[in-house]
Amino acid sequence: MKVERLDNLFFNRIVNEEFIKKIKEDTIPLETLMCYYRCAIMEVETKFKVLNEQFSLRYDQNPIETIKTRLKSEESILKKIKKKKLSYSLKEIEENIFDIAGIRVICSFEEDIYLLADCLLKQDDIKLIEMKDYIKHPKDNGYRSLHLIVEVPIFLQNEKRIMKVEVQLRTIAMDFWASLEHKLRYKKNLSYDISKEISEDLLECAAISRMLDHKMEIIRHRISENK
Ligand code: 0O2
Repeated sequence: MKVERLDNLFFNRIVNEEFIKKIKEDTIPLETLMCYYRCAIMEVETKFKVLNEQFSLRYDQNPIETIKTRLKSEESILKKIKKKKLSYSLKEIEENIFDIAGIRVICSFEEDIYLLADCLLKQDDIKLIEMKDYIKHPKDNGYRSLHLIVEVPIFLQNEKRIMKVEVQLRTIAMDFWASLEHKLRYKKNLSYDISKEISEDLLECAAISRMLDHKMEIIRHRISENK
């Protein structure tokens, strides 16, 4: 009975009108911000689709196999806020979390990755904020991809807004490795020895996928030289 009263007291204190107002004030801008990120994804996705079309006309080949997009979930944003020790404010989120809008471009060949990245970065409405080249410098576990953080403008009814988007460019082989490694990484309860062995195996698979990319590129060059 006493506990119930305390609960009620606590509930009434917390869930008062002011609290509800605060929740509403925070939720609407977050929804709006997420909508801006969705728009930014559309802008960058269109840029890659346009490049793919142009290359298919000009060189009779599509450098892009697939484009995947994703908006970071609120749960993942909260985890990142905690990891980066940020305060929960939209300003902090926008200024410190750069991968809320994510676009993954899966290419056929490694050289196409650099070609596409170059074409994107040459566009006068795109600003490069950060580049991580895990292709030239793979991570210790074997992970390879080219990561770009770019700023892109979105044009709204009465304003222009600059939004950040994370672009990951990979070959099919890099994506195959990363997707499986991501799934396997979350398998828990492995002993130290097994986990070490698995890491070594994954590193070996990464080396094979790298070799596969290079071999495919050599085949591509041989074919184009003999055309
Ligand atoms: P999700 O769900 O894929 O978005 P930061 O983003 O700055 O806090 P970090 O590690 O400096 O963290 O960023 P980095 O190196 O640019 O990598 C971020 C993203 O790259 C990850 O996103 C993965 O998508 C991918 N990635 C990086 N390293 C690996 C790896 O070893 N294996 C796999 N499979 N993917 C990797 P998130 O945030 O993990 O999640």
